[in-house]
Amino acid sequence: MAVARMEQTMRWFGPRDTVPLAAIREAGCSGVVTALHDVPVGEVWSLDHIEGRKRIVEAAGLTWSVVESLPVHEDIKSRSNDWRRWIDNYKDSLRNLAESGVGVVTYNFMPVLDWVRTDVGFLLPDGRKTLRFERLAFAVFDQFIIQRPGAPDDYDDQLVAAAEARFRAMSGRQRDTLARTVMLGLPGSDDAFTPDGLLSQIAAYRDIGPSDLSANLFEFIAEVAPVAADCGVKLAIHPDDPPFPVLGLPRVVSTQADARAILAASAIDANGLCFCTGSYGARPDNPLRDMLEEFQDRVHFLHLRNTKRDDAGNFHEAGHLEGDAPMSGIVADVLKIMARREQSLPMRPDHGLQMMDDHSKPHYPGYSAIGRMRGLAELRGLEEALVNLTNGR
Ligand code: DNO
Repeated sequence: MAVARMEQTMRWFGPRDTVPLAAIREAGCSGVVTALHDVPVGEVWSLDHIEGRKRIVEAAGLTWSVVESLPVHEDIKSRSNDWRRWIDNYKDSLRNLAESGVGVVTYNFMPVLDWVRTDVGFLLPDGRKTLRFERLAFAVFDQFIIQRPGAPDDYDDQLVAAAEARFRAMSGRQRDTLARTVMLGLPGSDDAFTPDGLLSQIAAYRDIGPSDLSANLFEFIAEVAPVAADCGVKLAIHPDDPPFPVLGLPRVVSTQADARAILAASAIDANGLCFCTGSYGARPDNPLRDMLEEFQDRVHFLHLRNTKRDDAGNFHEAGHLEGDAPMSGIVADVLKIMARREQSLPMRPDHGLQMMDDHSKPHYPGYSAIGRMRGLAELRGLEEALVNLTNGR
């Protein structure tokens, strides 16, 4: 059998995305990763709505390869209120997606927030701009901007003092920018959080520790994975980003041990991973290539991007071939996994850096056209070279 290549995709946020499907196709993708961002979290994705979206994608010569995300309602994560109803709805959405032939569904289990950064325009020496997470800035937001009760207990004295000094030195505009950055809405949505809304959602997790959240996740998986398996859908859980607790909220999809426990919670193949090298790679104790080796049968989707960490626990998103993740080895491992499984795995370059025209065009943070195209091109070149070398060419 010819060596399988990764299925190249990019995320598309739907008809309102400023990056059109035509650009995604010109960049070299055969598929898109998208979601019905207009459906409120928890509601069933109807067959009609899914089919309508699929037609738009296919009319552009692309396929809808992966759903990202079918979001999990907060009540499921906190096992409160209407959580049973939301689980039933989730199953219905999975069945409808299966009927339309969309076979991979990504989700996450981060309480309240999805991914978080403190700067979405961090300037690199060569002029590109990127996304960054800085612990100190985050502590400023937590303690002095939203003033979360109990926040100072989560930081050591030195960080508390440094955060206070930083906050005092910041202008009103800098404080606003930081607040807006951390409270950006969920990907694909324009609805940002408000400080009060955020604090009240956080309060719902007051009595939920990591082991409770894990139990809720395992119960969710036990409910939905068999349905997914029955209708031929693969679930791919996305890791926490950043992969550690924030705002006093537990996070349970951050480490190799977490991923192992999730896969063990239900041994069926439909219960799998979205292997995000950027999110897992933001922790120095996540050995990415070992993890790929260990979880190789259960990886259903790949987010290939890179992060550069520093000793203080901060990181920024680096170019796809630049940061701490050993991207050549990772792509080589993926090629071996695909050859062994006799299957092509969908991949997206995930985020891109802002460069060239990106600087002046509106886009969701991380999702500009040119930066992602550069990332995709680099990954594609890497893959092509590795395949050709294997074939002795
Ligand atoms: C950020 C993304 C995440 C991801 C979700 C998956 O750009 O990688 O928002 O889509 O966490 O559920």
